[in-house]
Amino acid sequence: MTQQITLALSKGRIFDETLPLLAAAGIEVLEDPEKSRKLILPTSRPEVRVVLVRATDVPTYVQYGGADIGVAGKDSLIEHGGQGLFRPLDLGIAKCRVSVAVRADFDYAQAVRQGARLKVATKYTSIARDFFATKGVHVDMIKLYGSMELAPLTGLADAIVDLVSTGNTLKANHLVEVEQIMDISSHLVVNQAALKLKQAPLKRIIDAFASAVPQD
Ligand code: PRT
Ligand code: MG
Repeated sequence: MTQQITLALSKGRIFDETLPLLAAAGIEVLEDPEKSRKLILPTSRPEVRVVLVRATDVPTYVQYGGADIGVAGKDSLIEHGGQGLFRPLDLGIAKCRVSVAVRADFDYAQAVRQGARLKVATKYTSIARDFFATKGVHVDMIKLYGSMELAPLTGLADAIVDLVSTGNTLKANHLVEVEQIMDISSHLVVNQAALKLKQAPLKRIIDAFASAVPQD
């Protein structure tokens, strides 16, 4: 019996940058997610299908077996916590960093002196909490789900913790990057039970991805 493999991807940069790795595994996605409204896409291999989920939901789908395998940003993995996930491979794709940014006229150095309080708006509350705890800075955390850049501009927060790649979005909103917290790339994640039950087909995909990932 052929074992079905479900791969969870998010639309956009992760989907686009995973395509060459899939090609190396001999898997071609047969529909363009930007043109189709389908959430389940067939591939050139009848036993492999792709499910499209929000980037932050990929770890959850794989954890509970809604997908056997997936590609998720390290940011999403840290916020999720990683329970039930095997993380065999850093794919080196969708690279960016998590940074602290403030308004250009805000005195960040003064604001983070020991014992101070800082109002931080972010989607990445776990990463932000750990980072400021290590620095000994008390934070009032404001959870947001998008458009973090707006928070310092409207007085909602003193600082944001967000993903930065070119820095153009910060610049366009008169924000400056004051600290880099960590580098981010996307990782392959596998459901721990599936890894045992579907070992052979999953290992083929993991190995093919591993040989296609550029080594640095
Ligand atoms: O967009 P949506 O709300 O649906 O979800 P998402 O933002 O979680 O997903 P998506 O597809 O945008 O990002 C998926 C993953 O790509 C993230 O989890 C990261 O691991 C990775 N990635 C790499 C990025 C970026 N680069 C990036 N630049 N994710 C988001 N951005 C954002 C950044 O926050 C900024 O607002 O893109 C904007 C532009 O960045 P600059 O610095 O190039 O201007
Ligand atoms: Mg986005």
